[in-house]
Formats: sequence, C-alpha cells, structure tokens
Amino acid sequence: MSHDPNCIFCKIAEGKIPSKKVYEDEEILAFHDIHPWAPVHFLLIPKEHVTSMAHVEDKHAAMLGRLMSLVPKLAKQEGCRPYPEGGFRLVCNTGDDGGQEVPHLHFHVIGGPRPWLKG
Ligand code: DGP
Repeated sequence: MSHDPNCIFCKIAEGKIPSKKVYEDEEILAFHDIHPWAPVHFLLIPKEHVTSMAHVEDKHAAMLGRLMSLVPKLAKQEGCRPYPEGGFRLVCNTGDDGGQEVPHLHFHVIGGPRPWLKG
C-alpha cells in the first residue's frame, strides 16, 4: 500500500496523529474535519496514499466504490437528516485550482441544518 511519511492524512490513517473517527476498515478511514464548515463535517479517505482525484487509476475503482457507498450510511450516522428535506454536500477539492489544501485524496461530507449554506 502506497504511503507518504510526510503526509498528514497518512499519519492520521496510521494513528500517529489523533482524529475523531467516524468509521474505519482495512482500507478506508472517516474522521471529523478539524475546521468544520457545518454542524456535520467529516472526511472520508483511502488509507493508501493517493494524492488527489486527479491521481485515481483503475486499480482504485473498487475501493472508491466502497467509499462512496459508505457516504449515505455515515451521513445518517453523523446526524444528517433524510433526503430530501435533509441531505448533505459531498465535496472533493482537487489540485490548486480546486482548492485542495491537503494532498491526500479526501471527500468532505457536509450537512446539518443549514443557516451556513449561502448558495
Ligand atoms: P481541502 O481544502 O479539501 O484539502 O480540505 C482539507 C481539510 O482537512 C480541511 O477542511 C481541514 C482538514 N484538516 C487538515 N488537517 C487536519 C488534521 O490534522 N486533522 C483533521 N481532523 N482535519 C484536518
């Protein structure tokens, strides 16, 4: 499994940096964002170091499929109200133009009552 010793999310995946975990299995970790934008805000990452969505290859398809299928389950678990009144945003910032700050593939799940959502 690819790993970058200088990557903050690799360190979180290894347990070297603490995080508030939402879900974990052998290849995926979900944890609360340290700077939440909303009442519900957690990140899903592959434990393998994949730099961004621009670096995804065919070999990642099964893991990404599983990761995506976890999103509704974990959104509900973390307090997002049911669709359609509730719901959530799923965001994957990619590269500098995409506003990505941490160069390890991650998906934001953002939800909860939405005075925070301004268009
Ligand atoms: P992005 O701009 O998509 O790369 O967002 C990266 C997010 O990662 C940002 O919302 C803050 C979060 N983050 C950065 N460092 C840490 C950390 O050490 N722990 C946790 N839980 N979240 C972090």
